[in-house]
Amino acid sequence: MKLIGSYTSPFVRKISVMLLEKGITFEFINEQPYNAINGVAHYNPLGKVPALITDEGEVWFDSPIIAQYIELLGIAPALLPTEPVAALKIRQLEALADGIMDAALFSVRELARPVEQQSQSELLRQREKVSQGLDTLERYLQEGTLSVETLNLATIAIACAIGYLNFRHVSPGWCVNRPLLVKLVENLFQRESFARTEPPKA
Ligand SMILES: N[C@@H](CCC(=O)N[C@@H](CS)C(=O)NCC(=O)O)C(=O)O
Repeated sequence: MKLIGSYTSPFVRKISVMLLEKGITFEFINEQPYNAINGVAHYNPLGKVPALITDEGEVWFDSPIIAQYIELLGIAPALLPTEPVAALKIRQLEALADGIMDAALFSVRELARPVEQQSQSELLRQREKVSQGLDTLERYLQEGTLSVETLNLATIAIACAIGYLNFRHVSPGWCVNRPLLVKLVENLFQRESFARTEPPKA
């Protein structure tokens, strides 16, 4: 199996963590989707990472579809419940975490533009999405919809989203008044799968 990705993408990290947790061996093909010349569109017409190529040469994108494919392989540990509606609820939490990644990524891209071209109102809108998404996740943890001890697709995606906020210094105060999210990421960041997929420092 080959994973097309970059070491800084939280979406790619989500898939790498899943593969590592399940002990599935894979080759990592490092591609930079934002470089003028890159090979990503060869696998995903949208030019985005991650993309997964199976040993049979089948190509899967984007990350929720890849996650579903990996889960369909039936390799332990299961990262989704078998009951379909319960699984859909976890997928919805994954979508929420992915949305936080999208908003954070948008902010990072916007801030990389010349200052005079940056839209402060758009930056504010995206920051609101991050903040509301995190508040909702904290509430789910309080209500018991999610647990800080659980390893599943939702908690993996949440930890990857927060790892990206930390890495790019987006919403640096995210941990204030969100003690359960802090606990959740403390637990997950101790795992080997997260240690091995930490984004590069420089
Ligand atoms: N919804 C996609 C989002 C993937 C995504 O936005 N990846 C970024 C890297 S973090 C990318 O490849 N961007 C390239 C581009 O937008 O051209 C997924 O879940 O796979």
